[in-house]
Amino acid sequence: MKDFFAKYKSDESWWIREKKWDKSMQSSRESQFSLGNGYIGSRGILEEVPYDARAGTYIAGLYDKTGAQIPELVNLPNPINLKIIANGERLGAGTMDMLQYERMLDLRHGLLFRRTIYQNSHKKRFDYQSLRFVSMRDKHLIAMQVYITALDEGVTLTVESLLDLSVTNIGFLTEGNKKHFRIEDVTQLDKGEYVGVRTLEKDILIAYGKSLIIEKNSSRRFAEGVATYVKLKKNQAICITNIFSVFSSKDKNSSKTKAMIKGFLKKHIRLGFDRMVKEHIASWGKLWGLSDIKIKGEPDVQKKLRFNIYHLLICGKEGDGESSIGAKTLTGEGYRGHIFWDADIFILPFFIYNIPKVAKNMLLYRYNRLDNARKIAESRGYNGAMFPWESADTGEEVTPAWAKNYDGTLIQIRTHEMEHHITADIAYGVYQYYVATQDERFMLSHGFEMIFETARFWASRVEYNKLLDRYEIKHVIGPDEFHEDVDNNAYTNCMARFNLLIGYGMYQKLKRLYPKEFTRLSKKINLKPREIKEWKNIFPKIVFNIKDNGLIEQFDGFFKRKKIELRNLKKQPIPGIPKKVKLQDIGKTQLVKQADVVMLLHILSDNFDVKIKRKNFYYYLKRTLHKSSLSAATHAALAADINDLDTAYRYFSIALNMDLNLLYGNTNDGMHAASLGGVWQAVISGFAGVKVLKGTLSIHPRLPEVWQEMSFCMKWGGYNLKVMVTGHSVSLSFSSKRKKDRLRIKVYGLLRRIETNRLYTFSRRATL
Ligand code: IFM
Repeated sequence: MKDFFAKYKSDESWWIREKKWDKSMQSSRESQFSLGNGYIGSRGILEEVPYDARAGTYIAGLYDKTGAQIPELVNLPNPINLKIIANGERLGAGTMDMLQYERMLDLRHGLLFRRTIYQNSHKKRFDYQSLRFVSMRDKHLIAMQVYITALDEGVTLTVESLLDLSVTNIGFLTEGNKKHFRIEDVTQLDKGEYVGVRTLEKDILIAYGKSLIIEKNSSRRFAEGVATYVKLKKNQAICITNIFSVFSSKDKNSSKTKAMIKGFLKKHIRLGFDRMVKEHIASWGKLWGLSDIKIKGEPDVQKKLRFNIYHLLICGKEGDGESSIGAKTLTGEGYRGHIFWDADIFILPFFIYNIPKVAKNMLLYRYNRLDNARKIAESRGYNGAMFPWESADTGEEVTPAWAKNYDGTLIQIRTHEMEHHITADIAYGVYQYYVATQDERFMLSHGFEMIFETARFWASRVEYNKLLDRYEIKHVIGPDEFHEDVDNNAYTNCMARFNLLIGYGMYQKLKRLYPKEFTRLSKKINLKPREIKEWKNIFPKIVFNIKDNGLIEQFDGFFKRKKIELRNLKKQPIPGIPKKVKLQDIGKTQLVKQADVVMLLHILSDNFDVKIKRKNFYYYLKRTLHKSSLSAATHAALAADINDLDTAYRYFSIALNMDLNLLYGNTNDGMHAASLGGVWQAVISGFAGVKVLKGTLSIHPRLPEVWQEMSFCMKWGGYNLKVMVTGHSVSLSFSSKRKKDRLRIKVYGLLRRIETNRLYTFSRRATL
């Protein structure tokens, strides 16, 4: 049987395949096979939509709430909804037998393929082949094509493709299903249909255009009305092409939507499916050119790594900060689509070094909500800006009051009251972006202000202990959320210190280099030199509990909590909660939910020597349950940093397989965004040893033995640096039109100067 879509497929090494339809995997597969382009996310349901499929169509930044509930990413009408009836029987999983089945996500081309041989109750077979994509070329376009061939006898087909307006959000906890939109307008167009819906709370218009084209032999017609009837002879194929456009009134230039949609459909009908696919593939080609990591030695790891990167690429969006990336990207409704520190600490670095415009958009998202962060600070009695723990569209605090604990019981959530490190995490993100991109314009228009306002917050958040002449930060939750309401959490304190330190440094810089801007900004936010003096006073005196033996105490009194050490970690790297520990008592023990001190040593790497990193890594590893998906990749990165490659590889594998092998059991709610970014960090910052040490880019690879070679590009100071590492060498090159351009890079600990348009290879032996 002919493969109608063969010409669009890349080589097999880029394919994620599902070879059997397994109902129990349905909703997890829908997350894994999601398509997207940063603007739209579309879950990978079967086009025939089994009755219990979890269709999901989301627009980045489009949230709504009903009544007093918490805003959530709206699940919009589902365009992927094809109903094919063959001689009275419906094609679909559960309605016909599947004699053959394959679904394939082509990571390189961003295409989702399906091939199924259906058999009806009279043992008559139908070949079903489909291809669909969410265009990377045109953010408002979704398209799909389906070929159906009657294999055994002639048949009459009924083809229906209706926008499914019955879609709801699944609703967490006890809330139940929720519908967030009402239908406003359904209009038949010349060659398609227009459907407009509006969200209930904010009255945001989401406008769809849809064209359905049916081709048989050389005849072609546009479907009108609900159903189209087609007669097929034996071995004859019908081709169904669906073109959708999706716009919202939140988009720029969004007036006259209906006319715009008409024009959009017309243009794409004229363009044709083939051109649309090819343009989409070309756009994906550019993205991979910026972000691919090539690994020689482990094809399976290579593919899985690309799967993780693919999922980062489909949620990244350039723009003016209307949206950022939620904890489950645009692939599901977990955490209601809210934005956490996952975005600024875990995901942002991938975009900083690959597609800085997306990173900028993520930072602008925070900047645009600075006023609300100021209000939050004020309402709590602090100065400056305090960012919410969970954020949606407005930047107000949207953390729910309740959530499910690991045993299914409901627990009260206190993160929004106490998990304050997010404010420093955001400042850290701004600073990382600046160091890597040298984007002074961004800093002048947004970045300095963010850093100053967050530093200001910490200056008011710390408490001076006169007796001990030190500053303390009390009543917090660190990244380890098992321990609530603790004092002087090492991660929080160090990040606060970092925030104040860069606040101080950036203030001096702005004053020196941009006096005009300095005056403008100082006036705008009423920043006084005495405040800066105060910051300088505070940061060296913020408590940091480190013992003589180098052990960092996670918070005051942590060492006095009940000691429990986990065993058998090589065999069971993600241990279960020990039986003797009751869930409600876990905070009384030294058991840690996720990387906390380890997180600190990873992200402020150049502040700690390797001895301290080792000491703390092994100490906390024995106490960490990795109950959060953020933990494994961080452990991998730090383990590689301290040259424990076995442990690094073990935790890297967990993060790498997290969603592909459903290791955390909740991939059905969407992909684990932080882990996707963490995987990238484990590879680049961990194995390739790429770090920024006191402002200088440094490369000191420690590759797993089985990896013979790894190559990638990264953006640094506006240049595109090409890096190739092996077990014993680092090769570097970059090109620039200006022949005299040079870069200073530390390789294996030695400072090197490299010139443009030349290839340098530094060998490990020569420099050790
Ligand atoms: O941000 C995380 C947090 O650190 C642990 N719980 C889940 C959140 C969202 O991923």
